[in-house]
Amino acid sequence: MKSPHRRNFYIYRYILSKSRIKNSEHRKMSSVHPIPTIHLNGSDKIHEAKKLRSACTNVGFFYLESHGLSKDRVDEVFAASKEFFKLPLVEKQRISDHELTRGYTAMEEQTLDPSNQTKGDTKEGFYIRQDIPRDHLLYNPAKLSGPNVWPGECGPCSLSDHRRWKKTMKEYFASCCEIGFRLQRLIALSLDLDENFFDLHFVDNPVATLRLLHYSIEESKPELGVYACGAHSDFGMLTILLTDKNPGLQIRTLEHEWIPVPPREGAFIVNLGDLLERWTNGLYLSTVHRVISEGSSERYSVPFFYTPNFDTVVEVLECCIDEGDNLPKHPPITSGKHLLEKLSQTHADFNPNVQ
Ligand SMILES: O=C(O)CCC(=O)C(=O)O
Repeated sequence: MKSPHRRNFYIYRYILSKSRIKNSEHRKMSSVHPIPTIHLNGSDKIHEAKKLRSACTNVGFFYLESHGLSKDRVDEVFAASKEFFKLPLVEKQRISDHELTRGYTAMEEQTLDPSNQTKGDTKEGFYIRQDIPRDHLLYNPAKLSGPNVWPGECGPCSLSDHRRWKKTMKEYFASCCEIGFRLQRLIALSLDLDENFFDLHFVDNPVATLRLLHYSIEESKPELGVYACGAHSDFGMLTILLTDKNPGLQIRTLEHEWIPVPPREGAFIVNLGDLLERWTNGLYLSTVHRVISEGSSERYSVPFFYTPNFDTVVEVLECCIDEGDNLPKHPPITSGKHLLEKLSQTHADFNPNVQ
């Protein structure tokens, strides 16, 4: 157990790191064309890794193209998501497990920025994680490891074809895991590490999470503390986001300005999470972002959160410590502990299994 004194030291360093431009590699994000593009199947991997390093140190967000996922698959996921959220509320509420964080979460159930919000995010969601049966060796509710809940398997359900719905989501989940795995390898290369460096943290039982989101039409009013999605940084290693055509996503620059991340057809929006920022000692940015609704349309998005194994200890990488003033800004933490803390802070209905 760390002494309070030691903990304060880390908190102090963290605040310091957030309040200044953190590393000589960090540069000002331009508001003209700030979001770079990375090609997952680019012919020159080393070239893409260099571009990726620049994206990770300057922005923490990028568009991902040539990822291999067809438009038809993407359309199918959005159609299925829309059909689900149109179900009657009582039906949706039956399909949820607040201990394993699976299935439905209601409108305003999550508050991602409690200190600035007067009510919860104006969105509802549906969580899908690794499907671990109750009789499996890896089943462990304290580590969020267990079965998913599916429409049609929790009582009557009026989806047109709930088996097809499940198949669509399982296939999309598997595609995201594959893309996430390839991306983490490109990230290792971008840090001049062996391409397989992070593999062991993702082969066992990574905390991979797909979340369907539906934003209501309610207009965001930041001056009144009303947000479609409150400002936050993501909890894991990286997030692979699909959005529909509606704008709303914004990122906060190092100078604390909000700039939009417009949707781009055929591309994912990828951002880095807290654990990668911790691994890299702040070199790679876990950029704060939010969603603002103009009040003119509903919005659908599908983030996929790629997080290392629950027991992975995330500790500053040696390659990210230099001989100057760059001491570790955070103590080591397990991936699972960080995730559980964040889920508890942001979800009203989360009911963690405390062993
Ligand atoms: O819906 C979006 O565009 C972003 C969602 C998001 O940031 C999140 O759920 O963490």
